[in-house]
Amino acid sequence: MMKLYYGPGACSFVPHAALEVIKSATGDDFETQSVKLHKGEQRSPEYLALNPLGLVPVLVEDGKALNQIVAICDYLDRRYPQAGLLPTEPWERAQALSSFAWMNNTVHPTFTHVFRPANFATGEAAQEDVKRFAAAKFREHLERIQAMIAHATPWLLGARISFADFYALVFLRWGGFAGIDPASLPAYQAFVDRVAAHPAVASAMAREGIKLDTYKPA
Ligand SMILES: N[C@@H](CCC(=O)N[C@@H](CS)C(=O)NCC(=O)O)C(=O)O
Repeated sequence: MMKLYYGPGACSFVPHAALEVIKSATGDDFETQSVKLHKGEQRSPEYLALNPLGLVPVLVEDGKALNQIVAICDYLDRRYPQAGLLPTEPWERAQALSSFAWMNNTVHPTFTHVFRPANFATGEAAQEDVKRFAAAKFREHLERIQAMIAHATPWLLGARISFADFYALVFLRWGGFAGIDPASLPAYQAFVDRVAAHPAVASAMAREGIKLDTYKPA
């Protein structure tokens, strides 16, 4: 049985929700292990043996470990094509991966600058500047996702709920931590409410113990 190591509310939610979609489509169950990032569990010797990068997610199957969201999700799609997580027509699949890759290689690291400014600058003033600059950039990215949502059919990658929809949910939640009021992105907020109501997504959120209400007005 596959096992996913995830951090509650972290980017690992993307493969986590995908595993729930696979379970409902095929009946194949999976195991999970919560990794408490705020406690530094990702830097324990046992975890570093699975992923020397000290990051979630990690997918383990037959004693072998795989890291990187895009690689894990590509593997899940190829192993369970019947779950319909990515289009099969080559051009459509490439377009879907293009959106997904942008989320992973641009939007996600922008938030990492908000969350962990100490990884990108030394000194308090410089770190505050990194954080402020990255939070403004992150908002621009959320606006771009809101524009993508206007063309969703009805999900971001097409007819089936998939990786980009799960990432969109994660980013709007993170936006709340960066001081971005989801009500200021109404179409995005309505879309994420719809994603969260999907039974597979609701199961993954319940297991992680997360809700959408991360924004607290100052
Ligand atoms: N490029 C990696 C990024 C993974 C990543 O940034 N994981 C974060 C959580 S969203 C993490 O584990 N952070 C722990 C830390 O920074 O110590 C992927 O796609 O899997």
